[in-house]
Amino acid sequence: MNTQDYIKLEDQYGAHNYKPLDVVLNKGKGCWVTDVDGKRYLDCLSAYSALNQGHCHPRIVQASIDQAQKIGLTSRAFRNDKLGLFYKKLVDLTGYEMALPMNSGAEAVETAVKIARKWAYATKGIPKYEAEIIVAEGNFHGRTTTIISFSTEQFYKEMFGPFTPGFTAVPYGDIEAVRAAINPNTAAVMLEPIQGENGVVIPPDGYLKAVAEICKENNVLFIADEIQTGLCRTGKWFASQYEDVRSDITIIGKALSGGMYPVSAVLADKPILGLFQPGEHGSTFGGSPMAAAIGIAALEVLDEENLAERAMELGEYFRGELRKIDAPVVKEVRGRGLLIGVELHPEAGGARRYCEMLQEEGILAKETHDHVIRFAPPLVIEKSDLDWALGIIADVLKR
Ligand code: IF1
Repeated sequence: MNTQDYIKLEDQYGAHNYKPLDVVLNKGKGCWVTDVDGKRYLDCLSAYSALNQGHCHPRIVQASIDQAQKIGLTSRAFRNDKLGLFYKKLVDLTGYEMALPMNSGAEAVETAVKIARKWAYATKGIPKYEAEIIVAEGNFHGRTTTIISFSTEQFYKEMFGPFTPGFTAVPYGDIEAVRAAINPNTAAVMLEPIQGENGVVIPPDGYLKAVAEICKENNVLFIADEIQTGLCRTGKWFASQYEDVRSDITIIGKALSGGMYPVSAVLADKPILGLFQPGEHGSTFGGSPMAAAIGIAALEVLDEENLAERAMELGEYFRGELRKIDAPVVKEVRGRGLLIGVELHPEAGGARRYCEMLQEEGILAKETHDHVIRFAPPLVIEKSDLDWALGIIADVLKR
């Protein structure tokens, strides 16, 4: 079978909820992937930051194999010998008192919404079912019916109502808008520290800190969705740390498994996460021995290979070099660590075209919104690979 055969097969039998680039991958190692025709590409997407540790990191692969040969799934009806160790690793590395494991990012967001609501009724004393959660315009938190209910992107929700009530959206980056939206029924404010899907949007300096303070003053929980920004991607364990913010609830996913399995988690202290009673929440696969063993290995790699520092250093270098490219189509280069957006002027005719040209030259990147090329390579990338990519990016942007 060749590339076209694989594409035809997918298109014939699969739902068409994606329109991927026409590249069919079958191998990955570090920051390099190979397609079915044997062509090599530098991966500058990292599965939307799920591959911070790189493709098929040997330690994570080994942990997967070892665990698969022992026991894969127990369900949470019984205990397993890996979950406690996974909790301990999470708590030691993040400084939260407790963790709750789920699978996808969206499930972890749903979990955070549920626990924030329970906290609102059980602890804060908001009248039952009147709790409100403030979110930001331009947010992306996942695809479930509740989560799309508070999306402000019509395309993600238009045909999928009725919607879950209890959410208010305010402009991202506007401190006073958050203050004005808070009322006695406000349970939480939930934000992405950098809006990834919205085009790598970095809020104004001081925004996260101010929002966290407003939350504290008003007895409102601050929830950080660090699913894309967390786990070293932006040069720190969490992007909230750029403003010394420790959110009341932190949501992580993606790189928590290094891409080998879906693993997500909600992190918080006991007065919040301790509110769940047995039976109130759960998941068949969440916290399985597979998930826990892989999660432990993924966290060890991030920690022991100092991937936060690496992302910080290489990110600064990469952004600096990107800014030196003298191409009239480029409007702005922005980002933190190795989460980088190159915004093009509208006259450039859209970022997708440039991503297709990059693909031709052996670099896989994905546009976000119409005019932003996102560069988010695995954090294990070598400087020499970045230099190779920079030459091609410069060439493509100047076309
Ligand atoms: C897709 C975007 C990225 C996320 C944040 C929760 C989730 C995500 C901040 C949900 C997921 C993904 C999902 C993926 C595309 C992608 C994405 F372009 F859509 F926005 F990364 F930039 N919070 N983001 O970024 O996590 O349930 O998917 O595990 O194809 O939908 P999930």
